[in-house]
Amino acid sequence: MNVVIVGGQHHGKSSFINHVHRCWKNNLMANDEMESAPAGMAENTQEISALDLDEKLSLIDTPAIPNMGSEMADAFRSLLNAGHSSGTRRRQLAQGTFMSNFRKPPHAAIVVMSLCHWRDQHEEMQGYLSAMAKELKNASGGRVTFPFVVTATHRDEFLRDSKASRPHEELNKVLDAMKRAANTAHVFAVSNYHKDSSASAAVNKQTFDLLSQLVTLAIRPDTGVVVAQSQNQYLAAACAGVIVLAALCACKWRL
Ligand SMILES: Nc1nc2c(ncn2[C@@H]2O[C@H](COP(=O)(O)OP(=O)(O)O)[C@@H](O)[C@H]2O)c(=O)[nH]1
Ligand SMILES: [Mg+2]
Repeated sequence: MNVVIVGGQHHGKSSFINHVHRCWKNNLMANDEMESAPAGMAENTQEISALDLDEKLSLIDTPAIPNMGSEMADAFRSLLNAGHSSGTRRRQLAQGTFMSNFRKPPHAAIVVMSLCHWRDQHEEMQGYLSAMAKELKNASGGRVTFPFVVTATHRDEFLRDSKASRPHEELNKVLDAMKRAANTAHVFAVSNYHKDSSASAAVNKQTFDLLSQLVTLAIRPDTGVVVAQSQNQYLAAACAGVIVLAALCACKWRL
């Protein structure tokens, strides 16, 4: 199963892959597999790169989709519709000038949304998440609902900075608002484990529930098959066109 990790810059996409890798290996001392950016620094993930957790599950880190304007929406669609070679950049995604023969198209997506960004840029993040969810629910030209879940990162920072008398209640309210924006019940709050983090039962559970839910969703509609079928249909239509043209030319030649 290929899973694309998507979202805005500095929301914790690369850190989430490192987090899942540590959970997968059952080793919180494991080194970072993906480069993550120190807070406030320039973007660190410029190109697509994949981490194979084992032979059955790969997580694909992607350059940030900073907004859902038309150019970035195109880049987002091509992330969903094709298997990309490692090294593909955002500009190539938007322009459609990428090599798409490396991997199978992704089977599922994880949208990464930082709870702190949500708190600080609420309207913008709400619009962004809604637009992304809309694309996911109408993937492959409206042919398929792309299986996806949302991971709400920076749970630790959000709870630490909360001014509410009951920070966990505030967290639940935010998660409910994210569910409404993304039009899904599948939103999970995590603090991404960095190297040497101490484990948290709540974060372990959210991480496990997220992966388990995603696999369950992805088993049903096989997007890879749907995308391949639509590509085959285009190919078949193109071949039929060539044959008709050749036949017409042959008739003309005889006449
Ligand atoms: N406190 C906290 N920091 C996080 C969390 N996830 C990511 N970060 C930090 O947020 C910054 C951006 O993370 P990064 O993974 O590079 O984001 P990306 O641009 O979406 O790939 C880095 O400084 C990370 O260490 C989290 O859950 N909690
Ligand atoms: Mg990154």
